[in-house]
Amino acid sequence: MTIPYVCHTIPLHNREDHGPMAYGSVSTESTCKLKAKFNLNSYKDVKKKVTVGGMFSVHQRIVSGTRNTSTLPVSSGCEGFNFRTFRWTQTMLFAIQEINARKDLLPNTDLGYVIYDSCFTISKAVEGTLTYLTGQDVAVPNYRCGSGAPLAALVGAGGSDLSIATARILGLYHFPQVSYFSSCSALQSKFQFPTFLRTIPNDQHQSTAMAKLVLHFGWTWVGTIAADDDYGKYGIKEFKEQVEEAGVCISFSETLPTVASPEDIARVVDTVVDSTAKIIVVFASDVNLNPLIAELVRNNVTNRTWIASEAWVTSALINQPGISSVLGGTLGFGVRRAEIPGLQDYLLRLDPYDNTLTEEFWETAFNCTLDYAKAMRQARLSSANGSLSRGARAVPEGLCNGKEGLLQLHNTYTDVSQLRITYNVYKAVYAVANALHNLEHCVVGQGPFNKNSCADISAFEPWQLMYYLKNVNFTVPHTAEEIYFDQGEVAGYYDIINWQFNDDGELSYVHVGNYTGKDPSTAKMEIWNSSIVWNNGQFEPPRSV
Ligand code: TCR
Repeated sequence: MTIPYVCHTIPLHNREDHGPMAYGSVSTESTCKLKAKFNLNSYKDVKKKVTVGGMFSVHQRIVSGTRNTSTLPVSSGCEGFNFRTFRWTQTMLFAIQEINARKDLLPNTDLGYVIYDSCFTISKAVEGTLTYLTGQDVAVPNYRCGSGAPLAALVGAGGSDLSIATARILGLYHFPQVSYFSSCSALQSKFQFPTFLRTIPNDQHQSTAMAKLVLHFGWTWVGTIAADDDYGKYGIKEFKEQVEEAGVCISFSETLPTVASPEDIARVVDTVVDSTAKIIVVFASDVNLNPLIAELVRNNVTNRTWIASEAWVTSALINQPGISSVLGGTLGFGVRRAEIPGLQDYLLRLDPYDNTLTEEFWETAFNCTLDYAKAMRQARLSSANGSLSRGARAVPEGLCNGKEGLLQLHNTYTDVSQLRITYNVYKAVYAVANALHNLEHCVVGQGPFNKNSCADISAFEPWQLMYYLKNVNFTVPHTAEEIYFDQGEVAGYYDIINWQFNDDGELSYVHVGNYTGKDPSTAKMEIWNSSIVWNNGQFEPPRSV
């Protein structure tokens, strides 16, 4: 197995000091050289090197620091480790490793990576983008040096609000960005986001799919709930426009604030209860929606049919005990799912000592510390008189050794049953690799650039890679799905998913149809009516009033 050429893998955030740099005194430059030297020992030394950027919201939020203006400001740290997004980062590394091992794809080039944590926060995403572009440990705008290996593209940045910010900066530098997660239709503007591409379908498809679903069942009276963010607002707007044009009436349109107070939640619950609409379309992320669901369950608001957007349709967060009477029969849309052979093994082989992120993952997952001195300190603090037995000194309580069993954990990191966004990450990395491959195999004298010239894989410009990314056309390994971009967009495809509960209250996501369309006007929807189980275990579709 070949080791990817690593520039540095560490995100901006550093747990210890919450400062902007992760390496302490080790600069990126010297680390790159160190690793490059390591690679010289192998047959890889003749290979060219290209660094791919990745940006993921591994942490949930930034730590709210003091607003003290009398001391030197430092970049905020992040908190709230997210196992699911961490799985996506590891999938990027898995894809890179797979590509580096292949002889037919980029045979003369090794991909390296540098990964940033956007912490679900625009300022972090912007900071990471600038740091990436400049190749430094800190953000120095309009200055590029770094490891010497050309930067390929940024895979990221997370939600649409983050990508909207990063795409504006990257666009200035004609630098390609391939998103696996940002689905908002606002990002389709080539004028505003000239170098943005994505492997997740534009939400326009999803809004169309939802509208088609409502019309398919002849529902004429529906309520809507949307998150108060770009995802919710654009998504529900396009849904409403389409159904209203077809004569459907909207009973109510509620907005769910991103940080919802108990009063906000109570208001939405009242609206749902007071309305005669039995069909409710919800365009929101699971995090936003969760408090509302809890309140609906508490108030036993049953006998409604919920239409779920992709962001909550298979969410482990929503799938909690007690929801079956409220959410049984839910219909929703999930982006294409795939099996990725080898991925689970790769995830399980994680080396906790690899970098600060893997360390933090391990410590969070096993609720322990890998640091002996820290474990000792804690054990001393919690012992009655501060002294420890010899055994407790050898292995203080709370110390882990990095050999704990990941498979027994059963958390969202190791769960590979619903690889949807994960598959988009995989496709995004392959899109970049295929574009680089075509760039590398350009025939001298027949190239696409000025006077039929080619770009040089060791020193290409971002806009040259953009040319190849725009025109890439490849089949994804293992799934044989064909990927190409049309104006930066992939075709719309969704699985229609039905929530069916068994007698023990366990939920299964049953695949009951598909939506496929290159553009919303010619899209096709297929629904297997007889496979659907509706709210309250009914087999007949509900009526809208
Ligand atoms: N794109 C959304 C955010 C989002 C999301 C999710 C959030 C998507 N899927 C699942 C939580 C869970 C799809 C965006 O902002 O573009």
